Amino acid sequence: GHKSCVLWFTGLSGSGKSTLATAVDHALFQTGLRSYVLDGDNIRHGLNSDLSFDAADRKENIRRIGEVAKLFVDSGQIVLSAFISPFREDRKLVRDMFEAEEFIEIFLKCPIQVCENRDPKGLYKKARKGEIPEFTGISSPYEMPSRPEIVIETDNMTIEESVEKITAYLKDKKIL
Ligand code: GGZ
Repeated sequence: GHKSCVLWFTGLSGSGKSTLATAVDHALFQTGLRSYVLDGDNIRHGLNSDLSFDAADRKENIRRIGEVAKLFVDSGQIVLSAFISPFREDRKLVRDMFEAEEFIEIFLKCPIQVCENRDPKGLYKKARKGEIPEFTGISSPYEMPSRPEIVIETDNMTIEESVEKITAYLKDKKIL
């Protein structure tokens, strides 16, 4: 039997959070498990469409996502959340909503230069020109996790290798 849990992805814009969360979601589906990805597309554009990117609103963004994640965990699912979640204190608040073994922080470690070169939406370019205020990594801080459960160096690993590392961790912890 599996245990429901939160896979909390954190990292810069362009570090690959949504891509990897979606790939893990598919891998879990193959094993017959119920899981769900929370990301900007379904949260920032819906429930949290009233929130900006200043520190107070990012905090509220992460708090609400934590509450939603809790509902999924209570319903027995594995929830994958893919938000920058740049502030250590905000991630800690969410972590404290769960049992220790239920919250798995996954740090997508990728140099900002690499994220900036990828720039799939042209946001870094705009941020450099000063067109996006408080852009994470440029004009707003990203606080690296000090003790994440899993670190993925997305510039050195394929998506398949990254999925394998995460599912191996879940098997080791008897979640899968
Ligand atoms: C960072 C921003 C900003 C600012 C808009 N700073 O690469 P994306 O586009 O698709 O992902 C980023 C997303 C970040 O939203 P989160 O909810 O994950 O952020 S947080 O956890 O800090 O609340 C980016 C886009 O929104 N975006 N403005 N100023 N990213």
